[in-house]
Amino acid sequence: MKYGVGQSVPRVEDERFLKGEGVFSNDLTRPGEAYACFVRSPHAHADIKSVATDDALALPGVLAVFTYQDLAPDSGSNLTCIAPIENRDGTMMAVPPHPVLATERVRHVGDPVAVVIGETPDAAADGADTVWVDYEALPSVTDTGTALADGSPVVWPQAPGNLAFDWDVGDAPKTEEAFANAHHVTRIQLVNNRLAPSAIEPRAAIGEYDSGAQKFTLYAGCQGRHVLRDALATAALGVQPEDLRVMTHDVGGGFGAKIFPYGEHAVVLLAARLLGRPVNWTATRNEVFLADAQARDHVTEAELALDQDGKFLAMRVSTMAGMGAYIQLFAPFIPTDAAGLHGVPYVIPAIHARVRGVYTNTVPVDAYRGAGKPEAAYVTERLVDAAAREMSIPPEVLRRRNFIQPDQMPYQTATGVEIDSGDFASLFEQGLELADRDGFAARRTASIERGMARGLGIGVYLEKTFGALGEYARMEVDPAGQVRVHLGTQSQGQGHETTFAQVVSERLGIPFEAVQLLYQDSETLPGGGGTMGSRSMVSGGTVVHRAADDLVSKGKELAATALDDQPDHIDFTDGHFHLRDTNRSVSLFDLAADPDHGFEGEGSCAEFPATFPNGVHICEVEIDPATGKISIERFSAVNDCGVVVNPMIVEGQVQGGVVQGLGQALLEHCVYDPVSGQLLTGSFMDYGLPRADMIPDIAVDQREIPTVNNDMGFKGVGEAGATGAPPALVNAVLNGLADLGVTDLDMPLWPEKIWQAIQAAKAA
Ligand code: MCN
Repeated sequence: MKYGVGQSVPRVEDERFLKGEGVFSNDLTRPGEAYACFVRSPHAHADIKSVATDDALALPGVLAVFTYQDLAPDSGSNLTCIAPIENRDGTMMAVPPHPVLATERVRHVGDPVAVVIGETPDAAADGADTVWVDYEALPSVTDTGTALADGSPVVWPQAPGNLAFDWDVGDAPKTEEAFANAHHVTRIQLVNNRLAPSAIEPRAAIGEYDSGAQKFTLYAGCQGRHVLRDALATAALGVQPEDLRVMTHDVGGGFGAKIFPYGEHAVVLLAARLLGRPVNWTATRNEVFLADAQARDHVTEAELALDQDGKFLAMRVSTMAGMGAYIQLFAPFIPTDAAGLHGVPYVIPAIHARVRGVYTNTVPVDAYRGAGKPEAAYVTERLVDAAAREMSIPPEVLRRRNFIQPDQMPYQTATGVEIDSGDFASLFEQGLELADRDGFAARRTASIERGMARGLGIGVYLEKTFGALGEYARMEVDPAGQVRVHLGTQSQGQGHETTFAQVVSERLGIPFEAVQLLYQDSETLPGGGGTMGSRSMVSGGTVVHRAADDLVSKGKELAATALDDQPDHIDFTDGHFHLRDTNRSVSLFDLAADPDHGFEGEGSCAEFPATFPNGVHICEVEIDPATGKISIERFSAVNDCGVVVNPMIVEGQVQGGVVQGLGQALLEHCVYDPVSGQLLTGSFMDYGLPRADMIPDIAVDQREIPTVNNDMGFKGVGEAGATGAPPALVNAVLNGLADLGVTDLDMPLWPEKIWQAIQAAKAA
């Protein structure tokens, strides 16, 4: 089949993007629209004494100023968390309210307090500048590592000591015993730095209200229109999900942050209802830093117990996970679900991991590419390298001694995760070969001769794709020769229009060009889980197959009528229904031409068994000891995402993810001022993103080990790069600096930090 599964089909969406014909949120306008600008808190923590709006309302072009009291329906208007968790003691965590505009108190810099609606964006902005909010500043806390300490300012009275939840997984007594009997114990402490997701396209939204139908419509680039609809409808708008339509077009990157409902979404809708006009808002880049969910922010202590041969006996982890000032949609799920993935893909008989959620006066934290898995892989791989160094065992040898083996599949980890497939040991050797591990010694010698340090680092990972949300697909056959596929997932750059067309083309035996993927409108399907957790190909592929099965079975009935025979005498191949043992057939498209009947197939699934993408990333760096500057010389990645639909797209996904992971390891960090609570890295002048000249060619290879957890054998791939790259880079730098006496560094590895560490080691 031309352009079926397994082929590197060029991305069909790229022509539109390259010609500037994409339709992003800010390209959309609605007739009669007005514009919103938010008044945001300049304080990290403060009581709101009063909000004076008269000056703003007197300005030309200002139509209205709304606070929470003006907008909120009787039922209130809040953002929800759909993943609250139970504490270790069996009580439920308290989830404080998250009003769409702050009411009596602000809890982070950027917390929205009011919205100004203007005839133009400038009028709204001028109005926002003249809304006078009288604040009484309160002491704030912005550091996750110290927020639980006695005497820290308290963010929420209902969470004494800033503890959002206290959760654990695994067997504490068994782990304790294994540590007591261990030959060697390695202990590390590390920080997983807080990140600001940085999509090219900032968030934007238009709210509209049809007073006749009493129905809202939200136009917003997002990662899943049904997720947004369901999260906003009752909690934030006080309506049923069917009374909110969400439209989304092209999306210029999401990386997690565009999954969530935000106050701005609810505010433009509620303001549109009050004003009787659509209300349009586009975030400035500064607002992206202050209002989009941030990521990671873990402070962790981890220990590994080993026997005299370097076999892993037990692992113990304790993490403080920053939640920010409010609990986001999935926030508690991110560090806890992934805590079950500590220690993979190694055999570790006893594991205990504790996670404490921590409130601070900072922007809320939620899922970001990898969503907990990069954090868990980073802990594991830093620990393994530290143990290797302490026991004088080469890091690759230590890993080889501990991999879960293929004949142990399905393998249940000590935290209860059941892994269905994978050949970690042989994939590892493939990775070492791709990285030319054998040639490293000579390259290192050459670097040292030039006065440079050189290191090679390994980042092994195993992820778990997200299976919790349901998915729907509907296929319509257009007699003009097209199959339109409505799907509940939503591309933000992953190339779904191409890859799903490949899957449908192969399944139905119709030309690739005959398939059109549609995901703009929440009303075309009852629901959908959106794009997150590397779930789209696994979940979307499953329901697309089911819809195709439904289409074929309905088609057999119709073909039987058309061919005067019985459905069970009809076979379906190559887009045609054939009457068995005859040369008579009718095509899918001809059947659909009958005006007496429509021709559709539907597929749905409530949840999906997880799949376990895995791989090894290997990074080689040269470090200038005189300046602390790192140069990434080589990067290779071998990944197993099961059956590959489009090798070129998979390679691009891995490369993009690797660059994001290297960004975290090298540069990115949200820095809050410890006294004022200001976000000091609130623009790209201060928040460092990786740049093209820092990244070498990234060599990517695949290992196709099909999962048995779905019919197609697909595992996910979208988050692989961001998971493998950080430990590979940090382990490479520590490997390179070992001779200089540096054994510990926290991300991001800014040159100054490296230089300081070298000087401190020299002085010691
Ligand atoms: N694919 C494939 N074969 C497989 C698995 C996947 O060809 N065995 C293809 C898919 O068809 C899809 C792409 O690879 O085109 C990624 O698929 P998948 O792993 O299912 O992940 P999702 O499509 O669900 O994407 C989500 C994932 C996440 S969680 C983030 S965050 C992320 C990412 O993907 N954000 C991105 N990649 C991104 N890429 C871009 N350009 N922009 C983002 O915001």
